[in-house]
Amino acid sequence: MKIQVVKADITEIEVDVIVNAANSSLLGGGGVDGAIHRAGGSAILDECRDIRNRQGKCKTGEAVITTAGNLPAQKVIHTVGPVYNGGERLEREKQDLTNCYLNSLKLAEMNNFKSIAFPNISTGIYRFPKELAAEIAIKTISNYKSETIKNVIFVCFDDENYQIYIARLK
Ligand code: AR6
Repeated sequence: MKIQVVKADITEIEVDVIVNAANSSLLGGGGVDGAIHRAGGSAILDECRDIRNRQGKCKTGEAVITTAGNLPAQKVIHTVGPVYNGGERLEREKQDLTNCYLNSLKLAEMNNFKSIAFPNISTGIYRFPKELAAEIAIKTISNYKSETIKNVIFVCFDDENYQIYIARLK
């Protein structure tokens, strides 16, 4: 599996599937979630609503897949990152973030996708420390053995995350 880092808007990335840092309602929000729904159009929200009606809310660490609407990607995987609190909750929160990456990779594999792009899940509105989040993301992806996925792209939006990823992956 080839791992790349770019500084970009994930809505513009041409891969089989992009990952969204959603919330458990699956009904949209700010940050990268807002950008994906804005650029992808209402077809994404329609499918998110259908999923909600079928299974209820999406739990932290879990992932679901929808159309990508007008985006260049074929599909969007929506995963719900942990809200960072730290302290005695830290171990649970680290496991939840690991699960976001793992469950997204599993869904991509089940759909036979070759390329996947991830945002820096939980490092915006959910306040997860960026260094720790990068360590978890890179470790989880690097340890994942996949038959189908050939390319993983970390799409950093803010400069701080970009510098962290470049330093860790050089
Ligand atoms: N492309 C790529 N990355 C982006 C983009 C973009 N267009 N916009 C922001 N980022 P956040 P979270 C980066 O806050 O912390 C939403 O309201 C951003 O720089 O989007 O997981 C959801 O509905 C940061 O590094 O997601 C949830 O309620 C990263 O994306 C909540 O925010 C994640 O920041 C989820 O919070």
